[in-house]
Amino acid sequence: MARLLEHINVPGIETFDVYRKHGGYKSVEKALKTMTPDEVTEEVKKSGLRGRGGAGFPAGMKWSFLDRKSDKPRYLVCNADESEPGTFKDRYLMEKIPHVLIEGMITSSYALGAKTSYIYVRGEYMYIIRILEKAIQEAHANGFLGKNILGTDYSLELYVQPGGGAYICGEETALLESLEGKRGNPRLKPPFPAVAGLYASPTVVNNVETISAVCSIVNESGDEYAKIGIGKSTGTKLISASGHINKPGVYEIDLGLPVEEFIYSDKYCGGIWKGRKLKAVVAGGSSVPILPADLILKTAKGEPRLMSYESLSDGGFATGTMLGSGGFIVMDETACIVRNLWTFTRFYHHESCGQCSPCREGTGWMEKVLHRIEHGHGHMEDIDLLVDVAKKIEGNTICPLGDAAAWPVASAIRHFREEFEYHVRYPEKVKNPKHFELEP
Ligand code: L3W
Ligand code: SF4
Repeated sequence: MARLLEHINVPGIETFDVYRKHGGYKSVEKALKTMTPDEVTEEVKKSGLRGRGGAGFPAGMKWSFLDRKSDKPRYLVCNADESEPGTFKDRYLMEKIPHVLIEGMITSSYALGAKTSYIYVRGEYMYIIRILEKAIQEAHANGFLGKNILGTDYSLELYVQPGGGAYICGEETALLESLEGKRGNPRLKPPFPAVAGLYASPTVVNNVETISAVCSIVNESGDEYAKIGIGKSTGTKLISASGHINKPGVYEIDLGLPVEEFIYSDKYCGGIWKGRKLKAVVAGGSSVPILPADLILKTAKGEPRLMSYESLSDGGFATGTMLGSGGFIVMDETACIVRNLWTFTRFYHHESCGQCSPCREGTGWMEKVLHRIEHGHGHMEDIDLLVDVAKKIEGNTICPLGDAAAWPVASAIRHFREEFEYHVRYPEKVKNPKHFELEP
């Protein structure tokens, strides 16, 4: 059942008054007036909520790592630097129901003991920044932000910060550097932000969707929330569905939904467009392994693949992938895997911050090699060279961008090697720009 998008079609839901009429800001009232900060954290722990930005780290556990003994101020920072290719669910949520994020920020900041919190929004989402600023003004005017919220002794100021215009600023420590006014270079971890984050103070960085989910958790209890979903994948998840499907868009699913139902049911993607066959899916934004049709619908054990953290990664990267950010990119039988991969790799090369040699150089080499294979100038040895470079990047970099660039390359060659060989064998055919058909 929809939690985040329940009132998405209510006219005026982006305004404070309409949002409030539909139950908005109840979690703030409940938390501030009837619960201690630790009790709110306990509910989030019980809910089993996992980080919705990509890593799926348990949110309650992250909150409990926050150094509460430190005499420095504590911060909550919302990561709204949504830049993962194929991912547009945070933008949708902030545009349509901005107050759910503001409400989640207030309730979560209270739980963490933060008196100042930030929403770091992707710089290109300028119109979203204006929407959030208006929502913050409305919350202020109605006593939900500022000094002594709702007459309690809790006070909070909330600021929106435009992002630095680089994908890497979505990596949590690069985001903190950028928020401090510096170049967005990732930091080495540990220390994790929970111990030394913004201005070296204890900081929780959570994704937009994670923070917004806290409203339902506090309203209905962590135990109730944990009843939705399957196993350790509790709750609902926003999925950005794109590519060769009949109904691209943002869907809120109960975790555990079969992938087949998600792709083919009219309630969600509505099947593959133009009556074509499914070829491959990138399930969690471009940073995760790509899977061919048979493996995205069923696991290697022959069980139906589910939209959950565990099922999508079943079998590891040999036969599985990751839920990641929920950027679900569907490719039909006409898609060229080599061209797609070259596009992804070009992106990572462009976005690498350059601190680590394996990432800085490796993404560049992979891009060059993929460019020549795609354009009919490749050699057979290039295919194993790509695998070798990807292996040398994986696990050898400061931040996950290196892995994110390596995994799609390794998985595409594992599952679609014959397509790479075809490109090398028949250069004249692939030189024809129509050998792929990505556009309608
Ligand atoms: C305290 C410990 N905190 C872990 C915290 C850590 C972070 C969270 C997860 O990468 C992934 C990446 C992309 N004490 C802790 C601790 N933490 N151990 O838990 O940490 P980590 O390192 O597993 O992941 P990450 O750095 O958050 C994110 C993938 O997401 N991805 C990217 C999506 C990008 C977007 C976007 O643009 N919005 O969604 C997609 O799949 O590849 O693997 O907070 O501090 N001992
Ligand atoms: Fe920068 Fe890439 Fe190293 Fe991340 S992995 S710190 S993006 S060079």
